[in-house]
Amino acid sequence: MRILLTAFEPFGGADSNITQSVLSLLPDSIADWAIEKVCLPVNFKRAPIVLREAIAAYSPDLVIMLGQCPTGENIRLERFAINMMDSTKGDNDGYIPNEETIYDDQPLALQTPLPIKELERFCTDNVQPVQVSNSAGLYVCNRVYYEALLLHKQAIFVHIPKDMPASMPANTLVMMLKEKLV
Ligand code: PCA
Repeated sequence: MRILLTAFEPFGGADSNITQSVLSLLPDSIADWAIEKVCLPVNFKRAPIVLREAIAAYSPDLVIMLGQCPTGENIRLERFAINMMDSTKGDNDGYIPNEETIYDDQPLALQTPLPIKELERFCTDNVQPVQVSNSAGLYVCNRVYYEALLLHKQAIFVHIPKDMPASMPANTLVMMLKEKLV
């Protein structure tokens, strides 16, 4: 069985993205599940293409996506991806979408089928506080989450506050995977 685990490159002029540090701390396998790691560009057009190629190349059983969020104290498990792109700041190529629908023929929102409330409880009780979130925003993270849920279904997006020590989300992800997902 295979897991595709994605992170993002830095964006907004920063020189790092916590998700890359978390990715580097995670093992290449858990139990008998192999983990394939891919770093996505912060680019509305290219990120979904890179994700699609990774899914086609690797045929994962599970897709776990990591994104950095600027605020908040806790790791957030995203319930929905929304069929819209909107931003006041450009992506890494300077593209600024204005309430753009991603796919005209697809639903307004897609929901992860993974048991996120159970995951929230398990992590909070056993590792660190984790919370379910109902919006991943309308920036690039939401864009690729929509693509993942459309293409693959067994996908979850995890938003990580940028100032958290990377070892904390890395430990939480390992525990969550070992005990609940693989
Ligand atoms: N966070 C941004 C995009 C890349 C990342 O790590 C977001 O929340 O959309």
